[in-house]
Amino acid sequence: MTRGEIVAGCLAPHPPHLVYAENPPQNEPTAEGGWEQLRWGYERLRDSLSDIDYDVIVVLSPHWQTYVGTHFLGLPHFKNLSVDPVFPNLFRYNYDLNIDVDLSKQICDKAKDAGLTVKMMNNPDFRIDYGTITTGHMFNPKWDKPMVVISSNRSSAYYSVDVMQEMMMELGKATRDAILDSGKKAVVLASNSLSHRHFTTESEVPEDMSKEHITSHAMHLWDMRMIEYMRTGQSQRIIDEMPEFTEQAIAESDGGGFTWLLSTLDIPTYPAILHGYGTIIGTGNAIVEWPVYKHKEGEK
Ligand code: 2X7
Ligand code: FE2
Repeated sequence: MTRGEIVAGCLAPHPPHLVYAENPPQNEPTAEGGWEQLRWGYERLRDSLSDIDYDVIVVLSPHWQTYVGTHFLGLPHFKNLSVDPVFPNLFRYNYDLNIDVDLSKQICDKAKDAGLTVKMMNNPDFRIDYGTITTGHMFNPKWDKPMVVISSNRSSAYYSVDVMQEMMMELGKATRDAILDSGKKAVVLASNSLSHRHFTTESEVPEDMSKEHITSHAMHLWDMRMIEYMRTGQSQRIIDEMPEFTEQAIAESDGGGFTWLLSTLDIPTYPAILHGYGTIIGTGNAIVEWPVYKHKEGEK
């Protein structure tokens, strides 16, 4: 069998505001636009990958939170209504999602072999979190590719960011090995914001962009520092500074997705492409692509 490959990796944030502002038929609330900088960023990401062939999208969402190990969606099909618990006024999305169960099991088994606690999630009534749905929609609005969906083990909350990083480095390697063994071509997505301190009240018109800005200068500086490392291929520095970044910027990297992503990509030393940056209720969000397809992935 031919070797599988990871064709690209992306930071693909999931604030539900993005789906709300797009007004897709699956979402019940309607908006007058908003957050265009980020939505155009997602357009550029989709354009950038439009000629790249791949079979499956693998995503890790910090809003599917599991305290005992890492879980994987384990049934071929999920269809239901996903409501954001904090923003039910913005996100009530009717999803219809296909899972690549074979690859999910292969990743789960590799992770188990590496000593991680894992579980396949086989409850047909399980409600998919809005992080998975928003990233899934913004990355691939046609929903025409199967997905592997991985939970966020809350080891940073239970132990520390350092423990989280060790576990996510292992999960990233297991994910990568399973994809290479599967013969499939995959895109891997970390669904998370960067700095994550947000406003505590919502403006009367949520999409009123005159109210949108980063919560503080310190958050801005952290986001720019991380983006600069991504744009200049300094992934190891991101890993090294992850504990300070996660704690000081209250970053959503606490969910492990960012570390996992860099590990699946073997800690890339080539520059990532920044497709967009913007704030959503004060949080910092970057849409970033690591164009592995330009770097002969899978030939190692
Ligand atoms: O989940 C989120 C987020 N990460 C950032 C901003 C706003 C809402 O939801
Ligand atoms: Fe989030």
